[in-house]
Amino acid sequence: MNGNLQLQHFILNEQKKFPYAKGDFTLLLLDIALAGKIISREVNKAGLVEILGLTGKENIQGEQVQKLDEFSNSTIVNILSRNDTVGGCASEEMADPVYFHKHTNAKYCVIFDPLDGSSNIDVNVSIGTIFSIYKLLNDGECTENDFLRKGKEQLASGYIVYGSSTMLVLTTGEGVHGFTLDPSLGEFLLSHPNMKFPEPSKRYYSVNEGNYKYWDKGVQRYVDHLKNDEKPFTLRYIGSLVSDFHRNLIYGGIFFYPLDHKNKEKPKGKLRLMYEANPLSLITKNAGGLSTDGKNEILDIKPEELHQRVPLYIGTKSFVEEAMSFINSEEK
Ligand code: AHM
Ligand code: MG
Repeated sequence: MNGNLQLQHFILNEQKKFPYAKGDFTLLLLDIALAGKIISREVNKAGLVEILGLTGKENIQGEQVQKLDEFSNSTIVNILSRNDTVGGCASEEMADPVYFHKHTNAKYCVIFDPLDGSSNIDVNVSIGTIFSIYKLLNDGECTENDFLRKGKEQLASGYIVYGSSTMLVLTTGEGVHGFTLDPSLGEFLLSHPNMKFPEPSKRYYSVNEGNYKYWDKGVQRYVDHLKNDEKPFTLRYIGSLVSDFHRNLIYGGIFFYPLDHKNKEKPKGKLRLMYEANPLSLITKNAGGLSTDGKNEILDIKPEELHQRVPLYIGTKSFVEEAMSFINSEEK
């Protein structure tokens, strides 16, 4: 395990790149890692809690059993609220941001999806937490404008995948690094330094193909091509973005959730720009991959609202480029 470098040692070294950070950036990332450990513990005993909770939605201590996504959200908000360098946070689970007005030393705000992969939460399939960190526009005050920023302004982003092991994957601007939680130590240890989308690589595609009839012709033609190519791609779809993304980062592949016409008046993508697409796109960029909404690079999109949805094509650069050549071709 690469000399068992612990997350805190790694981040302390990384922090030297940020002239304004005096230990607080390290503490913030460690706070997020702590939330990840707490959520990981809860995810791992979820089945048991469910059994204990069946009798009256109370656990053995007589406490209310919270749903895992609510638990994850409140865990992260509580931990951030104790960190006086955080001015506020926004979550996929909350309609509006939470502002920590007492934090007059605030420098950062955090945007997160506390537990992504909602359809897999109750069935013991890998799920994850996704996060972005931005530097506040003005130290000491956090407003909605701090959140409504392009993805390329992110200072750092990452995800924690709760799988057969728990892993934290992080970028602080350069390079992407993976840390595996050693449950016996309760520590994240560097296990995957300098992660890159491999090229050449496996030819995986990840998409909910059940939506085929709702897609534009170009997307349908692209998926037909993936299956009918001389060397067809292999379909791998878990239905948890973090897990599908993580597999493709390690083996190579493309994940996409296109715009669809399920709602005829309002065709749209499903995934959220701020909570899902942006953080994974920063990782993708720093791992040599590419992400777009079909027209523009995700990191260049100026958000209009916090819960904005986007079509998403993300993964190995050459695969995403090929997808764009089909989607944007003239043929209707
Ligand atoms: P969620 O934020 O409610 O969990 O929704 C996002 C999830 C992603 O993890 C996953 O890629 C996608 O929704 C799956 O959607 P579908 O079930 O339509 O295939
Ligand atoms: Mg989500």
